[in-house]
Amino acid sequence: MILTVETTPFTDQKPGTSGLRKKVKVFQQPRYAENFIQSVFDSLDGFAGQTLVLGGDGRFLNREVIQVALRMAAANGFGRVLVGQGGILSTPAASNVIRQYGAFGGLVLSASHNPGGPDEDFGIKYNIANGGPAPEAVTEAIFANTLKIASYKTIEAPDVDLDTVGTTDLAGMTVQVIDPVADYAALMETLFDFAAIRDLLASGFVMQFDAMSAVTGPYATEIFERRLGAPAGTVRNGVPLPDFGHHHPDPNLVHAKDLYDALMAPDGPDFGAASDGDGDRNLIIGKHCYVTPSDSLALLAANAHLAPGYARGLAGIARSMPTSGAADRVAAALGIPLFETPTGWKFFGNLLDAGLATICGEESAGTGSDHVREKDGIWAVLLWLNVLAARRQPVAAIMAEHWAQYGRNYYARHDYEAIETTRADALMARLRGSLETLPGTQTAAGPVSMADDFSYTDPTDGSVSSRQGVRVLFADGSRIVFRLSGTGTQGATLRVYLERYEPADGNLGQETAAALAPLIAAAEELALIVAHTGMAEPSVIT
Ligand code: VG1
Ligand code: CO
Repeated sequence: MILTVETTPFTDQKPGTSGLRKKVKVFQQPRYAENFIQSVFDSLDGFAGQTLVLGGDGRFLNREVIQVALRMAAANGFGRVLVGQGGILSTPAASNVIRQYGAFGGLVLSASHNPGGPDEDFGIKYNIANGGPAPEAVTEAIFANTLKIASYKTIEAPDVDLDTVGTTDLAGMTVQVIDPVADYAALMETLFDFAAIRDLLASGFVMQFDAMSAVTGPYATEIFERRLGAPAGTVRNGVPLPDFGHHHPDPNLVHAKDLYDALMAPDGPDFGAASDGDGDRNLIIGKHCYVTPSDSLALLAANAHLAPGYARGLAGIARSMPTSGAADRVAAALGIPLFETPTGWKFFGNLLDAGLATICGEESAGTGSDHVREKDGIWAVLLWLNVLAARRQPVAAIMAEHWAQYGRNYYARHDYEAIETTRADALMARLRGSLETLPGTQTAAGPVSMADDFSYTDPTDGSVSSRQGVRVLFADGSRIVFRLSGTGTQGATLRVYLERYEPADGNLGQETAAALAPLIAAAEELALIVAHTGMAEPSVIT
């Protein structure tokens, strides 16, 4: 029997860069998850009898919210729900399942790289029929619904067994528990030369993959160890844990320091990689050679034709605005278009659907292609392995050759975390207020040549997204970008993105911090970061 439960709105359910993210304690309030899920369903049309995909990254609260969502999907009239076994689906795997089974959409339960556990973060995002994150028009409709919701629909039913693959009935709706890995691994085999990678791994090439006790463990173990023959133990932290073993499942040099140290050791492995909570990010480290995500995007775009899935070449490359211009140079050399979008994967979906872009990437360790509509951590690692199998050179040599051909975009992101929201807003408001007078201003990095607040017009549907980050450009092509994070759950996070281009015949071997020192000083001069945030140093540099 369908129950209609009365409720009242919560005013804080606005989806951010990637879905709704809050502290677990917030999600544990009565009716909180229900309100949001009903608001998602209320924003959709025509799903009666259709298929919904459901899964998450295994973090604390995952199983509970899956049961809530199953009952609500049944009450709202979905015909079938495909749910990953154990409640597990990585974000890219969920995107694939939506596409492969022609689902209406999917709910992915994750707060991605944010920590998990009773006092940490949880999240819910909705993906549309193309497998990608809901575009802004949909997230805005969801938010509007959260502000006027008066009731939600559910049923009274016992919990569904999530641990056994198979089909059950839930008040007339089919619940199909699926193997979360099989379809995804099969897709990867169609894109990459597994035989060549197997040969590479059999030749003495040593890799390590850190799943960070998050969702990619089962995927990585199946693909790297079982299908590609890497020795047992290649995947570390391979069991998804509700609290990620008390770590941040954020694959950067701070939170994946063990992996970094292993790769910097004299007798360390040849290749190291890691992924985040929900499996859509990637960290790539060669022996004695960290690869920035922006460089990784450029390198993969330049070498993608070495993998069977991309042998015909790329239609175009897309990157988020704060991502470095390294990929632009590859696009120019290949004679293909380069698209610059706002931060967040939802802006790539239309370009991928329209066949305008084949490969996309963000400076925040996200890379992906038109094989799904999300960024994809394991995909990026496999493309790197395919390139390494074809070229048989160390990562450091490959990067050096890349820079010698295209020049090098020195790049870093400085994050100032957990700032008081009013102070962060004041910093951004002051910058926005000074945009007109900034050109010509002298700084430690030379005079400012241009400043604006990035606005994007989607070339496929004409939708406009404004106020996407303050860009300050310098005469030599250097750039500083300031924006506030849309994924945090505590105060505000200021992100400062710094970039300087060094041409192919220039000094390509500098330390990044030294190469960027004048820009770091200029960022402080322009934004008065210390005065606004009260912080002398960034919390994290990536
Ligand atoms: C961050 C990154 C952005 C990424 C988003 C979701 O957003 O900067 O590039 O798309 O996280 O990634 P923000 O608004 O905090 O800068 V994930 O792996 O957390 O879903
Ligand atoms: Co993620």
